[in-house]
Amino acid sequence: MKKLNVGMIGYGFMGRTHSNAFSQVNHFFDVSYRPVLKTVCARNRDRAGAFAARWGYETVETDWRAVVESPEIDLVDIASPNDTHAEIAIAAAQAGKMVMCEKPLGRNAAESETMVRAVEAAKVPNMVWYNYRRVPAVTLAKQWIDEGRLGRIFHYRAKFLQDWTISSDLPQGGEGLWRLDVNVAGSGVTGDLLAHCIDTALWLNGGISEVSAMTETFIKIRKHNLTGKVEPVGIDDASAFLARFHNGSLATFEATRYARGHKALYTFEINGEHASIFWDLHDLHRLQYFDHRDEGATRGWRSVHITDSDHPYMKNWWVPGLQIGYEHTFIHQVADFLAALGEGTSAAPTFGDALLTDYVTDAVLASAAGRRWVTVRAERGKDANA
Ligand code: SOE
Repeated sequence: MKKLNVGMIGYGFMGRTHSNAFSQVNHFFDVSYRPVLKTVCARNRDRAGAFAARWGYETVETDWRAVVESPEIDLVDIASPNDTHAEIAIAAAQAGKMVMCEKPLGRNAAESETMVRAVEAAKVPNMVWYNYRRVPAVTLAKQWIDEGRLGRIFHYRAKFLQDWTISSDLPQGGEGLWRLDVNVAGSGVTGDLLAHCIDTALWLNGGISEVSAMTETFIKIRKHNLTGKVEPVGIDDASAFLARFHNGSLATFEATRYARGHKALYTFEINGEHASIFWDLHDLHRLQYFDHRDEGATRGWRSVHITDSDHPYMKNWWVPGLQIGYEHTFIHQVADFLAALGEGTSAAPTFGDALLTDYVTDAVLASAAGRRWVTVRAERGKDANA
């Protein structure tokens, strides 16, 4: 088995999910590479050191350039805030490293395009961590749709609801709260939460042609942790949009951090000519399925428990009936990345795939700002509305 030395940039929530995935993958999946937790990099040496000790990283760096330039590192994994993604990814690609990047790819599509160009020019394997594709139930939904079980798709409905920023006392900026700082995050829930819904939707239902959106910033000023001053809030706290897909189906998408009681309620429902599917992250191992072709007397919504060995990824886990969870989606993503590597390709979503999500989020923000329908960019570097 070939060793793959990982240089991890960042040690927050995503640094943990990714490190766990690299550590676990060989215990459960037969792949021809063995990730080695080589170096973790963060500006705070003490905290990075503590993280390295907990997860088993061999060395610690405080400057990401040292990781990118190190001949020891094969794969650079970017789990740091959004404003660092482009510079690190481009330098890593130019240094010939494989690159994995936390979502969203860039802070906007223009930034993402520079990243796509860099990995494509360097021909390095690359992937973006849109992990929800690899919830077995979501992967199974993709299989059912591709098999034609639903028939023609009429409706796609997605929501991602949270409630953690309702307090006006919550500051913006700095560790843990950079998601509220527009200069670091790029946008609010549009790039953070709707991006997940859009990635899944593009995968399951194809491209989106146009959107009509509204956004709101409910708390307009917050203390900034880095300056100590009260500053305007530039992110969208809530974002909702209507969309048309290329296949003729209609969609509604909604994300907010102001839905009291909801912590991470990601749901989608797809209604087709023959059948419908509903999925809920809080019940992630179940797929709700209704098939109109069932015999009338017993026709109804079925709740399929996605834990059998013939369900996606499940034969690699426990025995039928026993569930897996959130962290496994990251393990699946690494497993697929390593499998693709063995075949000389990149697993989806590549940087190029993730750019398509950024075209939609850019269109959503432009639509909300301009209070009009916006056509989603279909070609790189070309604004369809210009
Ligand atoms: C925000 O709270 C967040 O952590 C996102 O950044 C993640 O991408 C999402 O999966 C869960 O919520």
